[in-house]
Amino acid sequence: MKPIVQRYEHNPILTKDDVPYPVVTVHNAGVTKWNDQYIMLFRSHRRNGRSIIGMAQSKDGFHFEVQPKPFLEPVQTGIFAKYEEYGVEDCRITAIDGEFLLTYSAYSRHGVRIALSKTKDFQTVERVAFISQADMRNVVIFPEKIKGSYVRLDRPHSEISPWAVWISYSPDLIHWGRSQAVMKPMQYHWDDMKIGPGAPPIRTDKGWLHIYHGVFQTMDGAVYRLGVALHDLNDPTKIIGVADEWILQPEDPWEITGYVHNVVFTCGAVAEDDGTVKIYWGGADTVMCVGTAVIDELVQMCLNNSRPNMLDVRRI
Ligand code: M1P
Repeated sequence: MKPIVQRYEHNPILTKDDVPYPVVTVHNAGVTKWNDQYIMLFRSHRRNGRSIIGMAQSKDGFHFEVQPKPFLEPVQTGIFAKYEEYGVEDCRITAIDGEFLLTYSAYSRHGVRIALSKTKDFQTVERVAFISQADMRNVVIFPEKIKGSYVRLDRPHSEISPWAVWISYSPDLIHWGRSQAVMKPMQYHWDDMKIGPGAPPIRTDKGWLHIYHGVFQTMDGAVYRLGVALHDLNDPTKIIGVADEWILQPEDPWEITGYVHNVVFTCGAVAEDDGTVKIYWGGADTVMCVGTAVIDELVQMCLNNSRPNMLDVRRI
């Protein structure tokens, strides 16, 4: 059977050996298209275990060249220094209003929270604000305002419930509210343990397509896979469907073994004019990979083989 996500035959597309400064991993990259180029903002661990974000560029979305210096590192002064002290991770890129919004996890002794930065040219970066308190990770901003508001999916950490996907709205990108849970893990399913937003949602005529990650705990540790959900175009709090089956799981050796084994984790996907989407994922928190899927097939998985919305089902 044809796989839903066709892996690029020359994966991995980026490794630490492609980076001209010392790092031990290259993974979890946000990716966007700008001026006929693919821009990738990838995470790397330094040899002290803390993360920074590097940048790579490509003409075809498969062959990337890394910039000589890191793109985003923890700053040394001000409020951002206080909360980025332990590193910056897992950047998502949203193109909106002629600029690029960068949301990433900022780690510090105070926990992990989400920072928002902006760029127009991928050369200068403006740090805007922290848009969550601790503990929050995996924030993706929709590429359009909906009914006048910016919209994001996010993933708070909870002690009393498996980690779920929430939605929040903002008039100005700084102040967020009207938050509610929209999607929960499904018990004894491939995403039983926790889920989190992956790539910024993609507009389709059937709804917003969201590629997310789900985690299952095994006797050998957690397994990270990717799945898809479809949100209503005008009211993304409404989930039209969540595909019952995952679309990608760790299978290649560099997805099964690495810094954290058995992980495929996405922060970025690029929709192409031919109806396909390039999905980028980190393999085992160590390398970057890419694969291609047909957008309509992903949408049909949400429409024709949806599982129940777990918000309506009591976990027993
Ligand atoms: O190691 C797998 C992933 O674990 C975390 O993801 P999540 O918070 O969704 O479980 C993050 O540290 C992520 O960067 C990492 O790839």
